Amino acid sequence: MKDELQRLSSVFEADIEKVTNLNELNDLRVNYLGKKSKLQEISNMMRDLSAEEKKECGKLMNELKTSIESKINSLKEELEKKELNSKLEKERIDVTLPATKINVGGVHPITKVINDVEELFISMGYDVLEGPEVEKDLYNFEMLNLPKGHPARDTQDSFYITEDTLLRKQTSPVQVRTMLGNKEKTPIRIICPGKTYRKDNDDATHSHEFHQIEGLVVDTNISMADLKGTLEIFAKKMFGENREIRFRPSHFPFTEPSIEVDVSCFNCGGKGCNICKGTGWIEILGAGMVHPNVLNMCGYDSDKFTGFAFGIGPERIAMLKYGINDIRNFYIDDLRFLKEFDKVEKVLK
Ligand code: 2NL
Repeated sequence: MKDELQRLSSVFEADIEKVTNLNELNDLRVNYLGKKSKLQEISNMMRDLSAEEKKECGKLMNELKTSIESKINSLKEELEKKELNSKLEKERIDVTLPATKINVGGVHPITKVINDVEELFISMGYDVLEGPEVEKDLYNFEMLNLPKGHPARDTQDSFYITEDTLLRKQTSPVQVRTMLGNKEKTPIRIICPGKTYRKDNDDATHSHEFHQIEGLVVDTNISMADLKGTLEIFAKKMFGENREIRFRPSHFPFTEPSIEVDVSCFNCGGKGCNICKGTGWIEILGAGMVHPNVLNMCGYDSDKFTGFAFGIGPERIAMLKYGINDIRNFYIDDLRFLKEFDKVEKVLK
């Protein structure tokens, strides 16, 4: 039996030499220490031995068992370490490799202007509201003091959907809806940005689709001075701190009085240059005091309430500010044009 143990020991030494991975090592463990192992077989045979022999063999067997266990355990540790290392080696990432380029889009110049204007007016306590692009002529015309038969309602100038619905020509229907919807007739301070449409033959300065940001303030004791102060802040924010504005009389059916607003030229500072065509002033928007008819039709008593309104054309602002000379550039989606505005943050002084 001693010989058996001796032989088993040397066969084990030879077998463990051949083990190259954890799976094989596990097989080896089952073979040598499991229930049906050689060692178990020898241990079973020991039952027939004398007490003296049993003691001697038992000791040798335990020694062999402990030695096999410890050899298997230390090889296990070694193999585990090796497998982990090879896994780490395989999964290594070269952080110095150039990254895959991700194309990041930019903000469209019109969106940029709208965002800037929204930010400014939000900072002055205005709400930003949007509304439908397909409108009732009731909201687009009638309520804005443009009764049936008014020349501005000429069907040649608008995209009619049905007899009384059309693609809106301004965003003012949003303001009309807001005034009508405000049942408590509390003061209003809003700007309404969005797409607008008119039948135009597109050229460098005309587009059948364009944008508008209209503003409306309705409260008691609102005066032209409030309008001027507000638009001055707007002009300085968009065209530079040193700008001044001036009002010229104009006419819109929905405001009385109506004005055109000019900003002192951001290129020459007012001396006169090719951008302001020698006048020192550039027209930037139209505005006025809300016509009493509009207030009354929208449920605000014009004896009690006054208000101002203005309409900004983001295309015009962007063309002036970024020196764009053809409005069609905004709509033809030429990436070479749009790319120019990827990171544009133009500061005018
Ligand atoms: C322009 C400039 C303007 C308004 C828009 C407006 C809206 C309401 C009441 C009164 Cl609800 N006015 N909007 C006022 C003045 C000018 O836009 O050049 N428009 C043709």
